[in-house]
Amino acid sequence: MKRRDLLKAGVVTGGGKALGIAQASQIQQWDQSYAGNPNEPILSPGQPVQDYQPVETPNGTLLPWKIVNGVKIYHLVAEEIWHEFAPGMKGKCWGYNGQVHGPTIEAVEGDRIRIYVTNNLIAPTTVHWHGVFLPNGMDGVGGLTQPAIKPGQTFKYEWTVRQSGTFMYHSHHDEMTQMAMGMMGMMIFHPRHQPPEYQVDRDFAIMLSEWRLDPGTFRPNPNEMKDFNVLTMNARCFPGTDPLVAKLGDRIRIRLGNLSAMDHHSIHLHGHYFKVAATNGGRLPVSAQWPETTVLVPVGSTRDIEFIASENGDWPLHCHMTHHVMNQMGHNFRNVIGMKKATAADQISRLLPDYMPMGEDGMGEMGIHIEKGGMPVPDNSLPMVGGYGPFDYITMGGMFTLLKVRSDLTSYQDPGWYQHPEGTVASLISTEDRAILDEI
Ligand SMILES: [Cu+2]
Repeated sequence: MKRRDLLKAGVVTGGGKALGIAQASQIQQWDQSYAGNPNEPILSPGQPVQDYQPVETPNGTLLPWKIVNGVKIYHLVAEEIWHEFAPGMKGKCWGYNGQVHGPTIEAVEGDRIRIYVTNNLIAPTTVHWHGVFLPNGMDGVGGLTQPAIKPGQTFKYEWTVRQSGTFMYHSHHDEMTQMAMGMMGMMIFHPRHQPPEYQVDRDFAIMLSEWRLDPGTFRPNPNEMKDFNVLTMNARCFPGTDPLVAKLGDRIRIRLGNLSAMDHHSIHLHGHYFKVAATNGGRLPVSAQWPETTVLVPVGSTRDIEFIASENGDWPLHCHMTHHVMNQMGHNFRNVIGMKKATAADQISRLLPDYMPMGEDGMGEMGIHIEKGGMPVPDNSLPMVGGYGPFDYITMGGMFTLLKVRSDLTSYQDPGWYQHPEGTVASLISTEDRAILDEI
């Protein structure tokens, strides 16, 4: 029975009178027709990488796997790791397999997968597979579906992948602490039968998260509830984020997941529009995909956006909440916009010895000042703004990266800054322009 027929019959929408077992089996049929057949044999060794475009995790890696007796075997090791958020700032975080966040897990719908989880932390933990269909006892909820994995123990999770899409994994034991320390990663299941619109040239995965790490300290503070000061894409903040590189005309998918503690993120792409093509619940039918330039990714959710790289250049991809594109030290300053700094700073610092002026024109000036060594900052801290660009200082940090589109790429390595064709850069006006301005 096709999904369409089921919809017509009303059983999926609840319009039919069938309930209980009958309805459950019909819904299962619907899942199968929508997502492929989970009873198909899994792919043989060496075959899987051929039939999908592997996902790329900027600043991250893919978790390797091996097939043993027809099962894809993975191994996650939870451990404490020194992690660099951006050049100049590190944290003592918790992650998996030597990195924060954990490596991206990739499989194909229909695969039988087994994930060994070894706990090398000082605390008990579990791993929850977020958005994934699996037997209840594999859900990874400490205390509810399994005992927590004690330090030194290894647990085994195993199920058959019955769906495709973008998912996540994260600690589900003492989540507030363990997720604030970095214990999460992306999980991608490719469809076995790929509709033409699924095919892309570049497939990226980006996990959005947030941290509280006070300047001069190195332990993320899990007790923070509101004032997060390190906003990250794949656990890096700009200028530490690797760019997404694409050829002009490439079809691109970006899978965004958000496991921040308390904030949603509105991710905006410059120079293009994209289609919101999938959520954590699977792909949207083509007719339901909508064009956008900004997509809100709620906490605990994923959104896949798809588009064609249609214009050469260095295009920002960033959270549009302005405090989410600031680095660590940009959040709690007193407002002195418009004040004459030279006299005011001296007067204020008599009252507040640790006072650092924000700059009478705003924060951009401060970033440059700090970069040039003009103002001391605590050890292990990031200036409030970004980093040097090809023209000037880029006054954005945090949850910010670049999509670099080029027509002349020979590899997907960072091609450097965009070389603009003559006459295509905003510039200071000429005397001719001045004359036009005077006339209008
Ligand atoms: Cu944000």
